[in-house]
Amino acid sequence: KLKRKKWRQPVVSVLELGGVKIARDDVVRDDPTNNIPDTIFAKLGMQLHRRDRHPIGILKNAIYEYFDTNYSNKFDKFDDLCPLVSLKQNFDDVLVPADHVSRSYNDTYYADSRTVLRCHTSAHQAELLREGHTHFLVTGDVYRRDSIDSTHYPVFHQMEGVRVFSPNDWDGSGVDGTSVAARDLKECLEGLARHLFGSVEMRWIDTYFPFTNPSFELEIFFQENWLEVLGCGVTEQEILRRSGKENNVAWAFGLGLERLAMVLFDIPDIRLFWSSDERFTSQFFSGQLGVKFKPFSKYPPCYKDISFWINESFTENNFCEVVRAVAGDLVEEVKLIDNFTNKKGMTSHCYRIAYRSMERSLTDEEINKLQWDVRDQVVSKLKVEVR
Ligand code: FA5
Ligand code: MG
Repeated sequence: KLKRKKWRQPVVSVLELGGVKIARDDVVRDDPTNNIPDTIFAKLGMQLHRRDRHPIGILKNAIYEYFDTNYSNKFDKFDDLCPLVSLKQNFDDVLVPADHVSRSYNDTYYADSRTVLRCHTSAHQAELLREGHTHFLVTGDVYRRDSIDSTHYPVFHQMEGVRVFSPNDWDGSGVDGTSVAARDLKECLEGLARHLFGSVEMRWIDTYFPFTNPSFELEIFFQENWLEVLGCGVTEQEILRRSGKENNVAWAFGLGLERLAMVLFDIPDIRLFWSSDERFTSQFFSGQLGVKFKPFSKYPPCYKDISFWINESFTENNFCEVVRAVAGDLVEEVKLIDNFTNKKGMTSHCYRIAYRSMERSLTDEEINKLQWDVRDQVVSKLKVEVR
């Protein structure tokens, strides 16, 4: 069959991020210890959170304003720390166990065996505590291999918040430091939600993080579903002990900025944040939170199914990565719609891929070509047997 030449985004070869020079060849390499595709490298340095007229930047500024007006002691702010971090920063420093799934090549983008694209802004907690900061906000782009749908994207933005308490914050109150911090944390985040949204339906869920205990998630009701917008909790004592603060207590949170911005501006699909279409970008203004996004005419989705016998190394994230590499932002959702194992023990998966552009109508020809390319790539890259 004819091999068509692939159109590639032009990418610069050296970037400077947070004072660190990054060469493309250090981030994208044909090497088993590297799993970062060009499409991800192309997102480095985009810094949506530092653009005052982009929904992510507008939201960041509104959160800054909440903290500045509610705390006499101003939070230190960081928004240009380099996203390329060590395994130690991303995992060890926040007590992520050696066998935790988030460390796998399936979940995280590795530049080499010791360096990753941070998968959360928590990667900077420990070093900032060690440097002596006691209340701070860290905003940045984070990277994850993940499923594909309207609320998940392999690059998104988080804001980390940390606040350290000293014994005189709870001494004599009759309540222990952990309870004081947990109560303050929930009040702070509920206040933030009211500052941003006025009234919304929200609920707290108990959860687990290696770096906090107790741990919570906040969900907001959006587009007929509960949407998880942040994780938080009372910082594990071991993290404070290692930064010379064994007598203190702290809380920490990690906000998903796209998720909050989707609720705030009524943005229906996470891919839109990356759009340079003027019909998107011209709708937002520096400092304006009240704007509701008006979708430009909605183009129809087109669904294509693909079925194959999986092998032992198959993972859904690997499949999604192949689909993204072929279709980029033209893929809206990838969903497992059938899964069975035959008498010989072979397992078949059927995925339904939704193709839709946010900006224009796609032709049948274009979609068929994408689907054929996905079939080719799935066979050559994942070694599965298409049915
Ligand atoms: C974390 O990343 C923790 N580091 C948060 C945290 C910080 C907890 C400090 C405790 C203390 P989680 O993986 O749940 O947690 O992600 C946090 C938020 O990021 C989620 O609530 C969600 O809003 C957002 N998020 C996660 N994955 C994606 C994705 N693929 N696309 C867009 N947003 C995402
Ligand atoms: Mg979560």
